Amino acid sequence: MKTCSPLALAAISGAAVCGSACGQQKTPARPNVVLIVADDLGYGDVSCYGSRTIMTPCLDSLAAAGVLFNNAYATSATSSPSRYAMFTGIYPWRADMRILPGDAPLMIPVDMPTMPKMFQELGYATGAVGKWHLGMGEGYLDWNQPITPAANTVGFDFTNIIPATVDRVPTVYVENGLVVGLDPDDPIKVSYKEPFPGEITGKDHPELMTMPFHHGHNGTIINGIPRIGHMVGGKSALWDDATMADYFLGKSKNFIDEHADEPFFLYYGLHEPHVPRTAMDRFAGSTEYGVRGDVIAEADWLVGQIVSHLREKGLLDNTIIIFTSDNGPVVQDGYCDGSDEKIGDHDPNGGLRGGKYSLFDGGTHVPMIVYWPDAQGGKVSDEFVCQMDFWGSFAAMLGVELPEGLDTRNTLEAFMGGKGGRTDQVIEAMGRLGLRDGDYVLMPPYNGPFSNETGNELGNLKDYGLYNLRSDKHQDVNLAGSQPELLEAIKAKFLQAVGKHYNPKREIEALK
Ligand code: NG6
Ligand code: CA
Repeated sequence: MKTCSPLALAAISGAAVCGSACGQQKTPARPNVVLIVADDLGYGDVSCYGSRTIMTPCLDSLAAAGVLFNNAYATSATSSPSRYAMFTGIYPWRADMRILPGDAPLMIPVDMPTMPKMFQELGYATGAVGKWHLGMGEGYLDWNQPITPAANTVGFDFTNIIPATVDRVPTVYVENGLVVGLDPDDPIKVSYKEPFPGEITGKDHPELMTMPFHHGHNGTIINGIPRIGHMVGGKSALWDDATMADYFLGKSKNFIDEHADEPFFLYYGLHEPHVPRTAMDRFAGSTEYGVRGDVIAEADWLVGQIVSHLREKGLLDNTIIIFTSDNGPVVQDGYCDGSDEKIGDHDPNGGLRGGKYSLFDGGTHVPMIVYWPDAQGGKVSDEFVCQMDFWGSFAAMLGVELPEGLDTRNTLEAFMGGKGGRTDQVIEAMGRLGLRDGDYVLMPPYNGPFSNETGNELGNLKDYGLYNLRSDKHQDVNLAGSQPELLEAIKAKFLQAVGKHYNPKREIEALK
């Protein structure tokens, strides 16, 4: 097991202690903001959240110097919608956001106000590195030409990203709208409809797979891993799964170096522990919990590296660091990588019900740590906070007026470890909606299977579900029958909040 650099810990704690003890350092007028978003990391996957199996020493250090949130939420139980809400401050179901394919058009219109644009307008340098999954271009892209609109139009001066997920083609890095390392004589073609002549797919050539698929994931084989979708060409531009973590860490450090003398906002989308999981050599076998454990150790180390780098550059006293996950955890998500066999006593959900894809709490209830340079660390907050409120809160911090009509709220005090969190939030899982209201959560009835092909509970109930999350963390007791008045009151709030967006007949599409 790798440990976090004690120096990094000392430096973080030092900054925090001095900030409060000396009473001199105040959050600077325009602090840097580094937003690190893991992919499918669960509430129970982090040792400062109670994991005694997979250990995350660097995240523990960050929490020891910052605020750890017990009640932090993504808006959604999948990636594209969650990230959409973080950047736009708007509930993703208003735009019918779903898991996007790798050739999706850019889902955030170029003229839409966004949080990164706010930072840009204030003179911040803005960068996006790593997992994107919000589309690019206008659809049916020619990957061999400059992509317009590029992800940069969301408000980033610099982008170096993967278009969608690690399991979706095209498996290339895209920097500022250009595929990195592309040979014009070997153009890329991508299709989410049918295979190309001569393409090697997992479906037809299982003998060529080094990581077999369990369900779905039977398209083009790249680096021995069958992906979703079809792709040919672009050989020189293909990413290397086994070094992706170092690649994006390097890009993030470069961005920090280039902007060390001016305020910056960096969004760093980690690809761990999403499938297909490929740990870098030095993390392979580093835990007893299989490759999922190994890539979580890797992600933890990456966070530690960013913190160390900020310290080395003298930026820790001037940088807010947020760490969170885009949605709840999943162990078996379509590849036979041994993660389920090796899960042992590890509980990725940390006692919550459901996980990724689920309307149960584990779908959207995520880890979140916020480090403030001038605050005393080691706080644990039970306030109800949501990722969609980063924008509203930073706008308040920076004295910026928000555009009209956004769903984001100012919960800055709560993010800083005080009171003032949310009291309610619409939650979304694969197009299905529910309402968190105070301690309660309402899960309206939906058609569709109770669990998916690997037993993950999706949260499709035949009739209303009402749970008290404070007294019943695992949602074992449905109060809908015993508390009819409360049910009606929360139902009315829910219907008022979501209006025509509630469609009980909506079945989630089977994942192929
Ligand atoms: C599903 C994929 C899953 C993952 C998910 C998106 C199959 C069978 N499953 O369709 O592996 O890629 O989409 O995950 O293809 S997310 O975290 O980016 O939302
Ligand atoms: Ca995810």
